[in-house]
Amino acid sequence: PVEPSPENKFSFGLWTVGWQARDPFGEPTRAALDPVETVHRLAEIGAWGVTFHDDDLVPFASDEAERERHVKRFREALEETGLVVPMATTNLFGHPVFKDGALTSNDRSVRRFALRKVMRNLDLAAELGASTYVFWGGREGSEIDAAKDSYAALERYREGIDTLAQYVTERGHGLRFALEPKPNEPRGDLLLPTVGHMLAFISTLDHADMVGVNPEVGHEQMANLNVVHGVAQALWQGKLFHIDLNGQHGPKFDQDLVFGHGDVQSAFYLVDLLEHGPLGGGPTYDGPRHFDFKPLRTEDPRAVWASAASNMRTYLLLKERAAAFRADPEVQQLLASGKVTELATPTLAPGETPEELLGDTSAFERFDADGVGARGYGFVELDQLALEHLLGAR
Ligand code: GLT
Ligand code: MN
Ligand code: MN
Ligand code: MN
Repeated sequence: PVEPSPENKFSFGLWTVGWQARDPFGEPTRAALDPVETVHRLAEIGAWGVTFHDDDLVPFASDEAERERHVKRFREALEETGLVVPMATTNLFGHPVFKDGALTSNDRSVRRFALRKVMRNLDLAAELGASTYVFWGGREGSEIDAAKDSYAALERYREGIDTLAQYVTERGHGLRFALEPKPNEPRGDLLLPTVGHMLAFISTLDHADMVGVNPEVGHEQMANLNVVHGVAQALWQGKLFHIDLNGQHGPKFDQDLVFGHGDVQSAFYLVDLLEHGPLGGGPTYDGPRHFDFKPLRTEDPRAVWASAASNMRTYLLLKERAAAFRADPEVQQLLASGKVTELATPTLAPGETPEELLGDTSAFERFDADGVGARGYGFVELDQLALEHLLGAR
């Protein structure tokens, strides 16, 4: 069960295994990877899909002929391997032109250029069969409050996403957008820093129905937030369109570790939620299991593929452990005695009105608050059982 196969819907960005390990303090430690080789390697290790930024596939400022050549080779590799392109995105952060942002740059000409850059890659994404288009606003933010009118920036962000949503609708591209929050890095502060901010922003859009979120495990943890809660809220609002799985050790720079390397207990509960749905019942996630990790700078090319495979292996091990957790009668008993599953029962009886609640003396006048307050929930035993399943001790 720990052999990945296409049914698991595991996908990787070209930029993940292809990261040359350049960091703010040091030169690259690895050579560039040819996207065609990446497609073949990913297929060999059992991945299902490959994703890309426009510039990962077609270098910035390529002419039409070069562009066609890159796309043709890539498409041939996809056909040879059977790998699919479930998602694509735009590099709106690498080139110096985007140093003050793309959709929210202070410079209007940069914003217009950014829209055109996205539109061009939306056409390619649709052509390659993608169904999701990700927006990560890596340069949408600031270091200095006087330098960015964040009220106006949100207006421009909304204008940008609305314009692009209108574009794909008119072109009949059949793409949905997934917006990816991050609290900081590379900017001092990014706009729309968490899943919650993003969901609130999405509700203001003209085409809100076709826009959801792409939560990244490490990004929520950089903000010291509970990623399982964030993902659950996205699922609850019908907005979990995509997910970036990786690992992170708490609030510090973005580590993009292998999935599960970091807060492994959170990773366990996250896989449990994605695979089995909420504890009291509800939807599961059926989209791509996309790994957005960076092989450590210390690793050589052989270890790049080993660490890519580790993401999938960890996911499948956690999936197996989570299934054992759910099936364990002692766990089920503790979920019931701790009333975890009772939370799915509505607080009011069917059709009950506030006036009828007032008339229920058992709810208040005769309610034994002290007795109920003295009762334990048994959550620590529950967490210990989860940990023992996670450790393979049960
Ligand atoms: C970049 C970023 C990721 C985003 C990618 C999509 S690129 O590596 O750190 O979190 O998902 O633009
Ligand atoms: Mn990401
Ligand atoms: Mn990250
Ligand atoms: Mn990243």
